[in-house]
Amino acid sequence: MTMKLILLTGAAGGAARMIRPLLRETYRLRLSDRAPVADRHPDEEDVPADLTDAEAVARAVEGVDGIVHFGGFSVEGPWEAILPANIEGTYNLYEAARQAGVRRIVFASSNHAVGFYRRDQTIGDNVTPLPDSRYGVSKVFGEALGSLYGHKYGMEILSIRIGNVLDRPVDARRLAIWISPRDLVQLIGIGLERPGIRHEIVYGVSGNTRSWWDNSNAHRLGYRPQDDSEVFAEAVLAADPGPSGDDVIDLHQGGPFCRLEAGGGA
Ligand code: 15L
Repeated sequence: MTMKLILLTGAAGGAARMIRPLLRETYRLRLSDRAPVADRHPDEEDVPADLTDAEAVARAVEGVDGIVHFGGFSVEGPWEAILPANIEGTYNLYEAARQAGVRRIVFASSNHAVGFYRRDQTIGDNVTPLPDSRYGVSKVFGEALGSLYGHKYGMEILSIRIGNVLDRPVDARRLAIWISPRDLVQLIGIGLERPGIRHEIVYGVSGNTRSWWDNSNAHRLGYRPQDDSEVFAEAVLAADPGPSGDDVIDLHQGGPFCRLEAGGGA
């Protein structure tokens, strides 16, 4: 059986680079970023596109079986950056997919769509969004687009509120929200393959003992995480600088994003 061709936007970014080798085991990949991807594997296609350029985005989606949308601005930033990359760009991508008849999209949403929930709360996929940043607002917008295109146009869309994807968790906050690359790839596979989805929201988190999220919707869809940040907890906590002393940062799930202005990520 021939492998499905999947468009991966934001392909030069850190998260995409971690998951590309794993995705290549199951899919042919068409990479897309603003510039050609420097470390392209010989089996990967590359169709550069600025997400604000609707014609370029239309060329990138042409002929693919599904889309994994990691493109856009990935931390807090000025509205002048978030608006084109994450609002206009995500709209262009959904619209290009609809027009090209591409029915499957996996959207890299973020924990920052709900970052103003407190850490002593356990939240599920159906809570009211509480974005902690302009960036978080743009992720709520992307989820709303997923809902619209799923329900109105019959597309099949999974929005994954990703915590933090890395080989290992890097601080105390990330012990709650960390996801391993292989667990994220498992969720992406569910988004690309599972029949009967209109629009679903799940948390992109490993099976962490310290998780703040009720991920039963992901489990219902078949997710069986293989990793738990707890194996790193002792080392992470020994190296952690401790609370910042600012309750806005320390008590909320979004951490520094709850305070950040246009200056960047964490
Ligand atoms: C995100 O959404 C960012 O893309 C990532 O760089 C991390 O900052 C992550 O959130 C986080 O909350 O740790």
